[in-house]
Amino acid sequence: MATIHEASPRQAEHQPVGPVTPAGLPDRGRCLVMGVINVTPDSFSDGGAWYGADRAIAHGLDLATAGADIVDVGGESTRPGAQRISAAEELRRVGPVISTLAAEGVPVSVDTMRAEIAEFAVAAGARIVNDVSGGLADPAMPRLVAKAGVPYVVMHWRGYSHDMYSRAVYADVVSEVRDELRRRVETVIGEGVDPSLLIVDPGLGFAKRPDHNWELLTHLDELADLGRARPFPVLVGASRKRFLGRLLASADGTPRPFAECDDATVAVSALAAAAGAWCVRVHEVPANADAVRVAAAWRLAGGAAGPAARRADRAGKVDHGDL
Ligand code: PMM
Repeated sequence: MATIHEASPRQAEHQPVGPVTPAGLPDRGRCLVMGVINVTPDSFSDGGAWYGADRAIAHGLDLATAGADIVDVGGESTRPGAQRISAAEELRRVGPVISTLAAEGVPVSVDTMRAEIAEFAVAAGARIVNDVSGGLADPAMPRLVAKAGVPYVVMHWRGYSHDMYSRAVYADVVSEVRDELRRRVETVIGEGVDPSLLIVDPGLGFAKRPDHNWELLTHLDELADLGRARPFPVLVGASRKRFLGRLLASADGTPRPFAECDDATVAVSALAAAAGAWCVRVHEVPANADAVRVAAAWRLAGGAAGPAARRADRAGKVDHGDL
């Protein structure tokens, strides 16, 4: 299989082992781990557990201590069927959490579709804007991100959560998601976003049915290659999602509860990282942090990146402390 990091033998001497990390973010020579805090009463995956600033801040510090390279803070639930909240309520939820974690030195990402929330977050020290709508929900977002000069996650999205499954219709999910991502990426670049600061995300579960998610996961390299000079780093958010619960359903068809899908999440993290994912977004950090290290060793030994990784290793470009 072609990999995200595929390179010709001539280029390979100059390639790092994984996708290139945008400026301003930790570069560990392996897939990164993004720990999730949903400061919401109703997210499907951890709904209510971290609602309230004190609990959310304590959890963010725990995630960082447990090995999260980035902590993603969101205040708006995107669970299937979710209704929107006001910008004021979103800011009330995430504002103190982002400010405190950033002041503590935690690399914070803000999970928001609103430019005004992103603007606050970046001013408070957030280092990434993670926009599940890829700039579609708020036309002011790409310009704000361009001005702020921070890395920007452009996720594949077809519309708000309240009716997203009606849009989960694809003839060829990989090529359609890729084409739609490419259009988003070109649009935000046209609005001034630096291409080297872009990260793409297939948006698992967002207007996707289980078979769509599996197909996207097994074609990450194609999703990274959007026709520009280099492939984009890919973020994968599979953690605790329903397609894992469905896969692990009991004999009578009852889906496995989300909190019992963490082992399956770790398996996806290992496979995605071995296939070249740049970062995995997860609720439980420690086992996923192990999984990405296993995947890095796997790639280095030639499991996915093959000759390019081995040459980079011989050239001393890989920090074995991390592997
Ligand atoms: N999924 C959720 C929220 N934010 N952001 C990115 N970039 N990718 C995702 O897949 C993603 C996201 C929904 O999951 P949650 O309720 O567990 O946070």
